[in-house]
Amino acid sequence: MDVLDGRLAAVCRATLERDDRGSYTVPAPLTYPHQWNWDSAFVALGWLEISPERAWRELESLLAAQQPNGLVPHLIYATPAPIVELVAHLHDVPVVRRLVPALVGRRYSPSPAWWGWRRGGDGRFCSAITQPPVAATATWLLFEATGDEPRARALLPALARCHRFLLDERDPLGLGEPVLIHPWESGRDNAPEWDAPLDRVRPEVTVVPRPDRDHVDAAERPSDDHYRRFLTLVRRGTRSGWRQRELAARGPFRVLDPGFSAILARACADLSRLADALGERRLAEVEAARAERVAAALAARTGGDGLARAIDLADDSESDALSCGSALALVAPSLSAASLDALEQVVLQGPLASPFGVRSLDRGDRRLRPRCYWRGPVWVNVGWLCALGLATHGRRRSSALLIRRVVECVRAGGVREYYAPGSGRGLGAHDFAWTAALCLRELGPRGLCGGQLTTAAEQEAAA
Ligand code: 2M8
Repeated sequence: MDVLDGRLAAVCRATLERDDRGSYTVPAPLTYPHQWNWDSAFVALGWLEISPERAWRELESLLAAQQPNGLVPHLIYATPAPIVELVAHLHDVPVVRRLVPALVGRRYSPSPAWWGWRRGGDGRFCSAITQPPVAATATWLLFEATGDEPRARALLPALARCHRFLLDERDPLGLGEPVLIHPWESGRDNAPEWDAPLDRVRPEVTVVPRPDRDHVDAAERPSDDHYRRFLTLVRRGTRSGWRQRELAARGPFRVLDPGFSAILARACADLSRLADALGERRLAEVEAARAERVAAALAARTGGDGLARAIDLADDSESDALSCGSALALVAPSLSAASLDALEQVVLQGPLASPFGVRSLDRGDRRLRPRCYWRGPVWVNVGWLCALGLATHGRRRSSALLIRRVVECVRAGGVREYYAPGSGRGLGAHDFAWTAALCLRELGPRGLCGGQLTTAAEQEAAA
């Protein structure tokens, strides 16, 4: 590692340490002061570079919040246990009700009240929806690096329950892919694919608290109209008791997301490998079958151009948007040669290519807003997942090229939430944990380029 990369690694470490809350890491202290699902999975990979013990704890705390039906919440609120107990029992008392936002919301909206004071397996307040299941892949990578059998074994049942939930309760029609019931579940909240399905959701919420805009320019965040509909879906879900199978079969928002499905397929394949390594043959078979089922369903609806797009299940229409949701198909454990070629082209030279990683939306799309969240900027986690997929499918040079671009955006724009695809300018929240974590991993020997982030040609040019 050269001196500049050494400095960048130190900045990334310091960011993780600043965002550390002991057993979990907040994505960004000011904008996201709680624990998020896929954030924790990425962040665990950064902690691995600092402290394997801390890395395992990140995943353990995430899975401890699992619900009895297997759902791992997308968001788990940071609330000290005594306050949780107080509020859980007295939330109808007016004075507690008034104090609650300050006590448990911590300047984030929606507060736990919106989810009906739902609590996770470990008692913390949490949401009632999920997020892309990266946890099994992170667990496999932790196990591969540390060989810690007891800690890996302890996570197997929760991971398997999570995958079963997604392929059972969330697949009432047997499509082979989980149905997402809220845009937040995709992790790509305001992606244009969700515009049409969200248009059908008549907003019932008129006043939307927006503490997110206290620290980030409004132009870089979702619109109020998006928030009205996001919160309406939450209110309706809570009112109807969050019956997951029912919501997936007949709920107001139902979509298939190729990104989520591909991540799940890979998670099942990784859990199968892990179970196999731990001598759990039966689980290894079950998870391998799940991986095949999801990958096959995704492959079956891949278009002639080799790309899969989002589906709105209300009318079975396919989105016309080409977004990083399609690019994430690269992480699926199996892909046809035609799809692999098409995806490689799209992310490295085509409509999603950027000198700083993978664009969240086709550069030619009429809905493109290069600074606005999931409608244009590049995100480090997406670039990293695509590079991981390319490496898995044997496209090592392309994977290395993409990783160099991803690290370049952190060099150019700082440890931010997302970046302008043309300039690499940092956008959104500061001190963003998954950016720090994945950059730290890629700067080190476990990275997809083995830490060799400069090419021979670049070294010559610099000399
Ligand atoms: C963003 O989503 C949350 C809602 O879950 C928000 O905007 O408040 C998304 O980028 C999501 O992918 C991410 O996990 C979360 C925390 O970083 O923020």
